[in-house]
Amino acid sequence: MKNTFYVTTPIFYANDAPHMGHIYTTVLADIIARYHRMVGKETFFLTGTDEHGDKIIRSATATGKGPQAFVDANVLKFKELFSSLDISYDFFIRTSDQENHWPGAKAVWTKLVAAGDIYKGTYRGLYCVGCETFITEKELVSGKCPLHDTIPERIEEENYFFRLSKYTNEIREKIENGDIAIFPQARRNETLALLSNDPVDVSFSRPEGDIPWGIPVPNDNGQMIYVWCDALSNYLSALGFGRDDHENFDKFWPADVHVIGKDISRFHTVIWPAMLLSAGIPLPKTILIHGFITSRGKKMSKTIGNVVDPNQYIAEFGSDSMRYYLAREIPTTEDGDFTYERFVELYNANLANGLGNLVSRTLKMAERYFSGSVMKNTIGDIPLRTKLEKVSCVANGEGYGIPYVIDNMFLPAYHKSMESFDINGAMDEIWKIIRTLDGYIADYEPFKLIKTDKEKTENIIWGVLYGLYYVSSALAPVMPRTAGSISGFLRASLDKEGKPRAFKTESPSAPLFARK
Ligand code: ME8
Repeated sequence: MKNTFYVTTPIFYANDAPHMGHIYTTVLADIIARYHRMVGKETFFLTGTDEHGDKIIRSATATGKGPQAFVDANVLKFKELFSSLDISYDFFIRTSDQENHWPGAKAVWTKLVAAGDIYKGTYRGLYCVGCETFITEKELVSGKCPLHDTIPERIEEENYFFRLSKYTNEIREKIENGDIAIFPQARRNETLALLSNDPVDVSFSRPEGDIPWGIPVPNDNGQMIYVWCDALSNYLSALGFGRDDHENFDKFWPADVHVIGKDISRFHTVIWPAMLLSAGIPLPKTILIHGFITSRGKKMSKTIGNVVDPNQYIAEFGSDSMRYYLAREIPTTEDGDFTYERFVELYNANLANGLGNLVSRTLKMAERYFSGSVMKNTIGDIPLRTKLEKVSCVANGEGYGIPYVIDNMFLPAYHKSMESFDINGAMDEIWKIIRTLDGYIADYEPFKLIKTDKEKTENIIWGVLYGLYYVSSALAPVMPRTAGSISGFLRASLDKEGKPRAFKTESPSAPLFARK
């Protein structure tokens, strides 16, 4: 079995500071990356910025800066925000990086030429700068691009075209036979429909005179490689494709999953596979397409005035709470709403009152009754395990079969969800355990039992601590700080199989999540 894992985000336009949508994708990809590292896979997590094209030049010009200085300043904002959200990327690719990106982008171009799939032609039609893409009359709504609500520009220019039409049947077959998995199913069907509409060849370069900021076409300095051809190659260039140091490419390609938003589905499910087929490079295994974050039911936009500033939430609630909200509340593959009210509601119910309260009262009991030193004793059978089995948190019979770092008898449904990129589902599994542990305390009332039966009480507290140990392990990909804090409070010593044998707990000086 391949023991490496390669996950990517789109590369984001560096024409502004990052917003909630960028963070959403990146947090999802980070959870996936952290999960696969946790289960022992050598993981490469790539993110980065898309820095060429019309949109960037125009924004740079508007601020009076040169394009390089302009993107440099925005890239810093991305990196700062990613760092405050604990995004554990292994590499940050920038398309203006002539050393790391350009050789790969040019090598892809050269391969497309060698396959006979690049030819010169004249493009007459419409261009949406917001999308950095050519758009047809059919796609317009009231004469405007439906995504950007702007009137596209009419252009006529000589371009190089990519023979996309040559590959559409092959891509359809690969999707149908599962060589490329597209999640969710509805997006897969959408792609298949798109492919049967006979896609036309696409323009793959723009005249240098119009777009002077980009990668020159090899052997033709009068043309610049089109932003999307440039951008998509980042997934290869970041691994060293086209350079001498291509060990990462040899090790990690094909990508296990490209995480993207629904706005750029066609580029990733049709154009990107066609480019790879033409270049003779294996196809990515999965494309995970998520929906849009909305605010009060509307797409976030500066003009509507419903844009959410992630920094404000991180400052007020902490980065883990933000990660929690995105992972739990936004349906992974559909649109989801982001509002302050809902954020506070969920924070109080599930973090402050749910997880935080369970951790703090269990630790208090451990400290008060047992001076923090809790071990399982042989007295009495306290049926926590049966309780967990009932809510399918523990596998019946055999283990889950994969050598997980965390107890493989625990959380089979959690692993299943994580492996199929159902982050919401995985979170539900963790909260099932939290609720079960809460119920266990409510049923056995250790705070009363301690007066009559200390040994039985110890087994109950031991059971909750044991459950919390696995909760913290399972939470680690989503809420790395919280997971670290909980395991620091539990101070478990492990047996030879890596399962908790005893706890020597320490109480937190402040609540994990202060109520708001
Ligand atoms: O399209 N909700 O860059 P981009 C959720 N450079 N996700 C959102 C979102 C929202 N409201 N808005 C944006 C580009 N996103 C190209 C990509 S890849 C080879 C080149 C996220 O800055 C989502 O992942 O417009 C979407 O696909 C991406 O940001 C678009 O980012």
